[in-house]
Amino acid sequence: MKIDIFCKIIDNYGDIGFSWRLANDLANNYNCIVRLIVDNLTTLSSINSKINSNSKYQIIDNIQILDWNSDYILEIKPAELIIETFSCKIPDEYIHKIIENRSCWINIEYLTAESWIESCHLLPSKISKNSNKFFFFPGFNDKTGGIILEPNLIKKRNVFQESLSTQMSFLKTLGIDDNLLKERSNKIFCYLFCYNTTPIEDIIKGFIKLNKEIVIFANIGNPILQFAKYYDHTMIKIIKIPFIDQNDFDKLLWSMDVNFVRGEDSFIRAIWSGRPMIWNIYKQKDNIHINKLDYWINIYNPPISVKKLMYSWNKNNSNLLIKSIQESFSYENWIKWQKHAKNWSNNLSQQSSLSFRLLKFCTKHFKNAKIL
Ligand code: TRH
Repeated sequence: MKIDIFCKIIDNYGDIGFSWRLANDLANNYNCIVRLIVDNLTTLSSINSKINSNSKYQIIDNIQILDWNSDYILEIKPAELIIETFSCKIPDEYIHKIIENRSCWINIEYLTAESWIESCHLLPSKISKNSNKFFFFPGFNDKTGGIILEPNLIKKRNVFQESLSTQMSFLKTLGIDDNLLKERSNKIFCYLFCYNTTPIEDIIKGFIKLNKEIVIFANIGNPILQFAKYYDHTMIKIIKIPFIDQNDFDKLLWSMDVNFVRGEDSFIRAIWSGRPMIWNIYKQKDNIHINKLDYWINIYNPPISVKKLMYSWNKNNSNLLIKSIQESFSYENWIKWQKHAKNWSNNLSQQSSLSFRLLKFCTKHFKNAKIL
């Protein structure tokens, strides 16, 4: 199937992170011919270093990449399936061609665990007499659009996690010192990717109280790095790592004992890692993100101390954060949390993936319209 994916980058890496991952999955696991039309190639180049940010047209990893800002996109014939990500507003000239071409047009919304999406998933909105745009809601159950899960990802994860030497070789490619990797099994490796609004210093204070050897890995630019020199003692180490390509991002999460992640895509990938994780949800107006967080925590249902940790991290509650770190990493809770993370990930992976559901819907749509 030929597919055009439109992506506008609002902020951070989430919009392109999702679009690139989807493009990759459809092109490389489902044999689709994928064009990604994106308005900010520089941000795309942060998650894939092969991208040339000055090129109007390039093919990388089997995906055709078009610069939204060039006239080029107005000259091309629309694909069979048009994916608009997060209501990014496809140009009018292109919309006329979509209608003429009778393409299947789908807008993919942000992921949420809220139950209202079940009744809205795949609802059409009339565009012209004979054409509709459909709303596709990613989610955590069969009544929604699901989540991207590449075929064999869980198998690959398991193989990677079974081999300590493979993990060590990978971490070395990030410039991590051999001395730090020594006696890996006595240390807790923690990856941290969060927003500036979290009580960052308190997490260090909480970890110090644990009296365990903890190594925190954070990408260049993460605000925790400013504390590295103050907290460089035998038990806590804060290590700067580069921003890495999305293709390697899973391996980073798979190598850790616990992942603090944010937004949408890194959050999902931390779930697939099968390791304990804490989500820093993207802040929205009027605190509606807290409602979303409630829904998610409700379905994830981790040990109670982890719930407290997740809330205090997102609600900037220092005292509760420090206390819930003590509780979550106590021997008993830590074992429970590890089991929970693995089981939840494995159970969720039994569902069909977002790409599969998308293509299934689109094929059915064409059959009904007698186009295929
Ligand atoms: O960057 P994010 O915070 O993205 C967002 C955006 O703010 C978006 O507008 C908002 O709506 C959304 O969150 C909910 O977090 P996210 O979604 O985890 O995206 C990060 C992407 O960057 C993800 O695809 C992983 C990738 N990445 C790398 O490839 N290498 C890295 O080193 C890091 C840290 C991330």
